[in-house]
This record gives sequence, structure tokens and C-alpha cells, in this order.
Amino acid sequence: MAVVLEEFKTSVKPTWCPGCGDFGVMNALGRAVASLGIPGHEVVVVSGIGCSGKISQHFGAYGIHTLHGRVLPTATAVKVANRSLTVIAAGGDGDGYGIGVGHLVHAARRNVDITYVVMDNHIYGLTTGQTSPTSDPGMATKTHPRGAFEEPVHPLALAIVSGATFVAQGFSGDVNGLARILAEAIRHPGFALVNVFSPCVTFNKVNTYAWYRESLTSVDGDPDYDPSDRMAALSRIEATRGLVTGILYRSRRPTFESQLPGLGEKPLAVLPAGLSGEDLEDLLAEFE
Ligand SMILES: Cc1ncc(C[n+]2csc(CCOP(=O)(O)OP(=O)(O)O)c2C)c(N)n1
Ligand code: SF4
Repeated sequence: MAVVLEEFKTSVKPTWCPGCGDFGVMNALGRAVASLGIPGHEVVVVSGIGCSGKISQHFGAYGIHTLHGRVLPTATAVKVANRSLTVIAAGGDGDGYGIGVGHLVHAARRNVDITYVVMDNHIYGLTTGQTSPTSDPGMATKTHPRGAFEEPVHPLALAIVSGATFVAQGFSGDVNGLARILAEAIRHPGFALVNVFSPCVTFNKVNTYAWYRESLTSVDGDPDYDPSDRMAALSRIEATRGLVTGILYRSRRPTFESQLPGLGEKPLAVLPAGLSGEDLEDLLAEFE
């Protein structure tokens, strides 16, 4: 039976503000998974804390709402335990590039086969509008009333130099384009970062839908752009100050879980524990 978008919609009404970019991300994710024919019971969405983190409650699949910044270790554990599942990690810029930024580096270099969708609104939405790691310099917020003065984190470049094998950027105002990018990211065997410009209509009055429509360029449809060229990807990101959408970088190398010693042919989740009650008692006795 064909998998349709309706499968990923639930009766739960999202608590996002009307117009929040995260609606577009959730819609695009549903379209992407449906287009690949993956049923909801084979998908796990692992999310962090933030407005963005609510996606795991609203998306019609299995979901885990984890701690702030701890999306990727949890998603990695799910994938290692059952690699037959499609694992989507999802969170905000504060969650992923602030408190969770170390996990991004390690998930990228390990090449765990998960898709990490970051809803980047350049602000802390849930905690009502503080500066985030991707806030533009000069942007006035509750924590920086005279304007942010720190260098922002550059997520695409960071992911590429950390070893990510798929790095892309989308815009939640272009749901069809984002759905295509997400489908490619999910199909990709390895760690895929998809940073999504997802406007916070309540607390960020600078990086609006209109601002993105005026500012963004795309590598999609550019015949001279080669996404397998790492240096070209970094140059394009630098030249556009990160305001570029599409699949920026794509390469192949073995995934983390395919190289883990001890993991056999079958996913860990379906293997018998292999320990009798007596074995377990002997084992526990060693720790007494
Ligand atoms: C350990 C910890 N520190 C701080 C917080 C408070 N907190 C909750 S959400 C959040 C930031 C959310 O911003 P972002 O990740 O950008 O998500 P958004 O709400 O904008 O989608 C913070 C600091 C927390 N929940 N846990
Ligand atoms: S506060 Fe911002 S990020 Fe949070 S739901 Fe509202 S618009 Fe979306």
C-alpha cells in the first residue's frame, strides 16, 4: 500500500505560533518520508528542547523528546540498536549549535546514518527571544539589547570540516524544495545535516520570510556546481555568507554502525539477549 502524507499527520494540534516556520518543516518532512514510501512505524523522530523540539510530538511516527542539546547521542543509540529504522534527529539552532554543538562534531565524524534537521530561526524561541549561536551580529535581543557582538557559529562549514557526508540547507517558506532536500538526506547512507531557515515570527523581526526570499541564492539547478567538491562547497558557503540553499556537499564513506565490532548481520534489537538467568546472576556477582 502506498504511503501517503496523511499518515504523518496526527490529531494533536501543534502549539506553535500561527506562521511559525516549523509548520513548513514538519510538512516537508511528511512529504519527504511519504515520497520514499517509508511507513510511520519505521520512522523515529528524536528531538531536543525548544519550540522546534515539539516536532516529535506532532509528527505521526515514533518520537522521543530528549533533553536540551542531547538529540544526537539519543538518535545514534536508536540507530545502533536498530539500523533498519529511519532515524530523524530534529532541533533548534540553540539546541544543536549551542549546548549540543560537540555532539554535532562527533556524529558528523562518525558518519552515523541519521538525518539531522535543524530549525534555524537565529533566536531562542521557547525561552522568548534570547540571542542564539546563529544570531546575526548586531541583532538586538533580550540578552543583547545593544546588538549581538559575537561571531556566529557557521553550521554548514562546521559540519563539512567535521566529516559530515551530506550537508544541505533549506527554507521552510519553500516546502516543496525542502521536501526534495530532506528526501535526498534520508536516502543518503551516512550523517546528513539539513539546516533549515525556519522563521520565528514572534521573536525575530529581522530574519523574516520576506528577508530570506530577498537574501537566499541556491545551488540547485546550477550546472557548474559540483557537490562532491569539498573546497567548492566551503567557498560557496563563504561567498554567500551562508545564505545559500540546496545540497552543498555529498560524499560516501562507511557508516559508523556498519563498522561497529560486535554488531552482526541483524539489528541488535532483534537478536536474542543470549544470557540465561544463571549467566546474568554470575555476571552480576562479578560486580558485588
Ligand atoms: C540544560 C538546559 N539549559 C537551558 C534550558 C532552557 N532552554 C529551553 S529551550 C532553550 C533554547 C531554545 O532555542 P532553540 O534551540 O533555538 O529552539 P527554538 O525554541 O528557537 O525552536 C533553552 C535555553 C533547558 N531546557 N535545559
Ligand atoms: S515562539 Fe517563534 S519558534 Fe516558537 S512557536 Fe512561536 S514562532 Fe515558532
